[in-house]
Amino acid sequence: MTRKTVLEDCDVLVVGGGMAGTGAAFEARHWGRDLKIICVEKANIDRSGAVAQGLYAINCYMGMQWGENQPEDHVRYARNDLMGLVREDLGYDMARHVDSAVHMFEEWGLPMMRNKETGRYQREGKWQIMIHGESYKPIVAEAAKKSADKIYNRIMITHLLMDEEKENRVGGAVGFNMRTGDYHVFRAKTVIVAAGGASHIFKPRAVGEGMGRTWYAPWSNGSAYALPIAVGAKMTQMENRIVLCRFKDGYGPVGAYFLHLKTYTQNANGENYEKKWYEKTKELVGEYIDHHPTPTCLRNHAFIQETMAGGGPIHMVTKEAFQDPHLETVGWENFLGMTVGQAVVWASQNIDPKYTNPELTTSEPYVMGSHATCSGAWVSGPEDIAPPEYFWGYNRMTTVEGLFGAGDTVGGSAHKFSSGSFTEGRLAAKAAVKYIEEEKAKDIKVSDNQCEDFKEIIFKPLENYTVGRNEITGGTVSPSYISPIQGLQRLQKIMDEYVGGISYNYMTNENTLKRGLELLDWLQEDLENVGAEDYHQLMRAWELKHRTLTSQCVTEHTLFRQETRWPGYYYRGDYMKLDDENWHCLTLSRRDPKTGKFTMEKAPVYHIVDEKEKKEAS
Ligand code: SFD
Ligand code: AMP
Repeated sequence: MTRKTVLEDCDVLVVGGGMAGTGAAFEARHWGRDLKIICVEKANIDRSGAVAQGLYAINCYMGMQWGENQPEDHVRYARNDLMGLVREDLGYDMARHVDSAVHMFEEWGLPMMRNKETGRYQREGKWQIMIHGESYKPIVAEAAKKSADKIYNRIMITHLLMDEEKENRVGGAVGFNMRTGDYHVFRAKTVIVAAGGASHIFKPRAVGEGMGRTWYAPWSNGSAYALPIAVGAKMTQMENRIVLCRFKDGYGPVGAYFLHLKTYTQNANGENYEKKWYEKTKELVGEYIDHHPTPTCLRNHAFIQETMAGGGPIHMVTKEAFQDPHLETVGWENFLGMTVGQAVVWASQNIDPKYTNPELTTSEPYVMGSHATCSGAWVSGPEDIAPPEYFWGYNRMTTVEGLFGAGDTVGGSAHKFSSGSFTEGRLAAKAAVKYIEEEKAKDIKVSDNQCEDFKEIIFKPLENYTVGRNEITGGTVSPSYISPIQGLQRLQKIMDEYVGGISYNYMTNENTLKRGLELLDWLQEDLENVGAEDYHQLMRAWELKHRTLTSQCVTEHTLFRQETRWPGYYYRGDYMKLDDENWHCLTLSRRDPKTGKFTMEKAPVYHIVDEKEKKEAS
């Protein structure tokens, strides 16, 4: 069959039009007035990514105009929450710019809640402000649409193109339109990957009829990691997957409840179980348990221990707060504007939080770079504050030249959330424009051969199906191909059982990880035979391939770090303690694109913020 190829040449290519991608498209235009800027999105940017349903809070806002917080404070907060290990240069850089992004959201029409007494933005917590955010995503999408030369919706990017003149330099990206089946080639001087995090890597709690219900967006499929990993970019902290405390079955977030409604948790006997686990947790992590606020992973840890000890179910005590009609409204609106499914679950299970304390759960793990976790690409920091090991010319550039990242894509910079991801997109775009202006993107060569090879690879699952379907033995079973859903469930089982998922109470060790790697290798082999009956299934096939590559990287990292740094996210049973002496460092991986083998190394953690202050004081 002849297939149409659509070719586009551009200067800045933004892959993914979520929070970071829209920020990147907007800022690229600001600095690059005459540049050709293209944004390519798997869904439709009006309602794509993690913010598709809307949000009820902006979780990262300093409030510098009112002297509420300074970027240094945010660095200390993120460092504390991540048990000491973050890229402080990246966090500081994001924090010093994030307020200006939030101010633009308001200008563009995002309804912000205001504190009636102070006139300031209504605080939910120290870092979080409250919004009527059902339309958050269409609002930022509009800014991107006005900025980019063209937005391509419904195109999934599957591979990055590489320059054939200069080694280790990006040359664009390729993908397909999942509605028309056209093949799309984007030759670009710079590429900003902003393709979101990854859910459905580990087996979710909601299976069978509930499958598709997860906390992080079910369509976040790890392209943000697989694209750079495949071309040999270095990754960092990929073992730092996140587990979240969520309302049971609807995965409704807890932040507004804990912080604004001041609700609290208790075990089935009405006890404060967190206190019970204090001494035992101290044996594992030492003084980190005394830090304030208690790191997210350690709050999970107490929850998991209590449940394993038979103290469940754990409840959120809402009955008190919901007596206040205002807080009751906030409690419901929080979900109606962000996670409608939670309100539906409560309605369907006869749970009115005014009269019944709803149950909580701990989620399956997700791979992300923007929440209380920092998995992602190893990128250059900003020139004014990054130490030499963290700096190679252009802010947010990966170790592949011309390839930038932002949002969930970028590792080391936790607690960015929606606003910080958008901000990081802006920072990456500014640097990408500078890279072009300084003539670093000259004479890139991407041959027709390279593009033709990818064309064959991308559409192969359709071919696999067309040939293999003649052998279907019953239902969907065929000896010659596996379907994307079969492959996904196999991946989730491997990750769940061997890499620390829910079924094993997040426990893993060297032996299980090695077995997991072996099984993942075989899955990779079998994915050569994944079959797609239509273009939608072709997308599923590529989502699965990206999830699998991401999973391999997560597993390699988990094997490398011989300690339990974040109890409550996962446990290395063979190294149950936090080990600052040997592991107060960041982990880096690189997958050799030719052999597929990963190599691992350690990178230093610099505590820039307090070092700077110590120097100034002395
Ligand atoms: O409280 C391809 N988040 C919250 N952030 C907040 O600021 N406040 C909240 O209240 C938040 N809460 C929350 C949040 C997320 C979710 C799902 C819920 C609740 C239910 C977190 C933020 O949403 C998150 O930090 C940012 O959105 C991250 O931004 P970014 O840009 O890194 O990811 P994205 O927005 O998902 O966008 C990714 C885009 O890429 C597309 N894409 N396009 C082309 N080709 C491919 N191969 C692609 N792969 C992916 C996606 O479609 C998407 O548009 S609370 O619970 O934390
Ligand atoms: P969540 O709704 O759990 O995604 O969290 C939203 C925001 O609130 C994030 O910034 C969290 O770090 C923060 N948060 C959630 N629960 C707590 C808590 N118990 N204590 C302090 N911060 C919290």
